[in-house]
Amino acid sequence: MLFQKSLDMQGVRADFPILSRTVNNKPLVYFDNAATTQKPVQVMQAMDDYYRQHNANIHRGIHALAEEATEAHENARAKIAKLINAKPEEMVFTRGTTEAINLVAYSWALNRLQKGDEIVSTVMEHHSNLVTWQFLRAKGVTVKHADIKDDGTLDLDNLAALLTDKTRLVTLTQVSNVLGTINPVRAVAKLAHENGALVLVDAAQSVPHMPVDVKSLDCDFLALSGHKMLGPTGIGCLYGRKHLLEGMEPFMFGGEMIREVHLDSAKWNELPYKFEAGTPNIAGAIGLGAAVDYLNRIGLETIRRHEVQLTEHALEALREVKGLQVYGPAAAEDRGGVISFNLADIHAHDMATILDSEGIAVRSGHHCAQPLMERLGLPATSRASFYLYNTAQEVDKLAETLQQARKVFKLK
Ligand code: 7TS
Repeated sequence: MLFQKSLDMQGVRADFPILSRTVNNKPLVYFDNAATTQKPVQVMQAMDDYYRQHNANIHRGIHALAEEATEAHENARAKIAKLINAKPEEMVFTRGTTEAINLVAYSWALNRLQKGDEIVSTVMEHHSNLVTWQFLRAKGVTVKHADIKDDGTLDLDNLAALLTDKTRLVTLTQVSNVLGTINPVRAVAKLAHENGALVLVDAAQSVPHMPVDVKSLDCDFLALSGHKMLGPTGIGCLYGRKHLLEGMEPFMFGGEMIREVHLDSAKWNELPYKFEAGTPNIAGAIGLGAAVDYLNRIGLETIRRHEVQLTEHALEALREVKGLQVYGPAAAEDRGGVISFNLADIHAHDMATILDSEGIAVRSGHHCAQPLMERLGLPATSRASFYLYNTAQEVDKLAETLQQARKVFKLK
C-alpha cells in the first residue's frame, strides 16, 4: 500500500515523545485516539512557555504579562475559529464537547422550548449528545431518534420522517465514535432548516480528522474537544451563529462575563465573553492554538487521506482474521478512522487486555453510546481508532495479535 508521501511519518512521530515508550515491554501502539489523542512537543512547549514567561489572568490587568496572556488566549480563539471558518466572536471556549452541548441545552433550549416541542437526534449519539436532551423532557419536550441502516449509516429517510412543524432542533454527530460512520450533516441541515429547526453538530470526532467548515455545513451550532485534536484536556469550543449567541442568555454567572454589575442587576459582556464566566483555562486555550497550528502545518486533507488509507489497510487486514466481526460502513471513504470489532464470543474487555499485553491500546465497552449498542444488539465492542501518527505496521501488529488471540482462545 502506498501511503501519502507528504506525511513525513518519522518526523511526525518524533514530535510525540510518548510514542517511543514501551508498554508491557512492547512498543506502544496507541489506537485509542477517539478517546483522546497524544500531544506533540509543540503543544506542550506552548503551554510550558505560557506558564514560564507570560502567566497572568486575562482581560483584566493593565500590566505587560496580563496583556501578553490575553493576546495569546485570543490568538488561540482566532486560530480555532479560522480552522472551521467561523469568526472569533462565534467561538465560546468550554471544557470540551460535553460542556458545549450543555451550553446550548441550558442557554438556548431551556429558555425557548416549550411543551410539545420536539428535538430530533440519532441512535448513534455519544451520551453527551443524548442525556443532555433527555433532561428537557421535564418541560414536555419530546426527543426522537433517527435509526441507522444495517450497514451502520444513518437512515436519512427515517430522520426526514421524524421532522415535523414542532421540531426545533436537530442534533447529531458528524462522525460516530463507535461505527466511524460519517453523517451527511449538510443534507440534514437542509432538511432541518426547511422545517424551521436549528442544527447542532457534535464534531468531537470530525474536526480533528478532516476539513470542517461551518459555513458549508450550514450548521447553527458545532461542538468540539481540544484533547481529541492534539490539544490538552479541559478545553473545547462551542461555535454558534452570531445572532443566535447574541439572543441567548448565559447559563453560568460570575466574573469575566459581565460588563456592569450593581447589587440588584448586571449587564452581560459582549460575545463570546458573556458565556465564559470565571477565569478560563488560559494555558489550555494556548495549547489548543498550538495544536491547530500543528494540524494546519500537516494539513487536514493530508491527515484525512492518511486515515482513509490506514482504515482501508486495517479493514483488509482484519478481514483475514477468521471469526472477526467489524461494525460500520464497508468502505473506508465512508468512515472516520474508527474500527469497532468483536472476535467470536471473546468479550471486548478480554480482547483489550490481550491487546494491551502486546502494547496495543484500544478501548473496549459501550464507548458512551449505550443506546447504539442496544440497537446493534451488542454488549460491547473493542475499538481501534487512528490518528496521523499511526502506521500501517501498527495495523499489521494489531491483525497479528488478533490471529494470536484466536490461538489462545482455541478458536476453530
Ligand atoms: N461526542 C462524541 C462523538 C465523542 O466521541 C465524545 C467523546 C464526546 C462527544 C464527548 O467529548 P468530551 O471531550 O466532552 O468528553 N468520546 C469518547 C470516546 O469515544 N471514548 O472516550 C471518549
